[in-house]
Amino acid sequence: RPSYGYIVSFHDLHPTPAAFREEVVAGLRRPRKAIPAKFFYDQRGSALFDEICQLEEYYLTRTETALLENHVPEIATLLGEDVLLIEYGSGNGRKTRILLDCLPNLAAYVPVDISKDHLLAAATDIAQAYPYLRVTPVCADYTREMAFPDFEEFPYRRRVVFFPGSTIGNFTPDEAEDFLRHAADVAGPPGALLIGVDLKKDPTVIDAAYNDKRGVTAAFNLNLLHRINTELDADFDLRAFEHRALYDPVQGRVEMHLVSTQPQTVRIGDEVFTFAEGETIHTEDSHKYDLAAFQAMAGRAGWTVKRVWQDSLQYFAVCLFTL
Ligand code: AVI
Repeated sequence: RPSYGYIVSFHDLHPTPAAFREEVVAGLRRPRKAIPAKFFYDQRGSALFDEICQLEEYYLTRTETALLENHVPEIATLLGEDVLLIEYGSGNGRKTRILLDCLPNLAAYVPVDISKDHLLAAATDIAQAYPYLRVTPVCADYTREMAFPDFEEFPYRRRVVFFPGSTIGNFTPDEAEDFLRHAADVAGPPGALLIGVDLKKDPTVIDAAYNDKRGVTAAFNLNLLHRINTELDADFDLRAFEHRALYDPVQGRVEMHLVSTQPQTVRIGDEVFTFAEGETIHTEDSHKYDLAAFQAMAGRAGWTVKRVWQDSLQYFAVCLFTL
């Protein structure tokens, strides 16, 4: 059995700075200003998100982690041997390790993330901790059409897509269904999808998770403007914007905004944008699902429910789907 201990291959499909600029400018030109949530995750944004995951109020991470820990033997049995494990939005890889510790004879681990430095650091850690594992990261914006590498150079029996964290909730329901279809294409029969989804619940619990007392979520939201300032030569005044997150139980989603606290103009390169007092930039939606509706959506995308694990409060679900 070969021993690696390093990243075996790296596929860099990272979006260019020009693509970042184009999407930000287009979003701020809209009548209701918006910037896609995927741009939160520069090095500092990824670190702040890791901090959010440890907050008392942010029940998502600890609930999902406990579900994975409690049920990993069963998950491992259902997935079987020689799996090519593809993880989207892999972040720091902490949940991955729960699977890696239990999946027998994994063929390879393919973390896919938009945040290049964070991805390479996490992939290197995993490669060192699991020296017999082929680790082949892919840096890509998976919210866009992407040609997934075929990985035909080594044998495997089935592809399993792992999409934890309820990151699916950051897509609109239409985008989420498209993503599930994309995942079905990437996995192909006899593939599987192991996905975490945050469920509808008492609005006060959800509101607290996105308005933590220490202000980490506010810093995460505002970091987007800091990132635009440094990477796109802009002059956002971070003291003139504030964090707002509110759960709408009818739509079933948290809407996150940056609110302009005064009338102001902001320059990005040589383009100027005007803000009225109280005007917002919509930075994220975080959809909460009804489990039956989520399963129906996965069904439309070609997936069959194999097994669902839920915590006792029914805050969160980890679903295993097959093709
Ligand atoms: C990554 N994603 C699932 C997080 C969420 O809960 O929607 C991002 C986040 N936004 C604010 N807090 C955490």
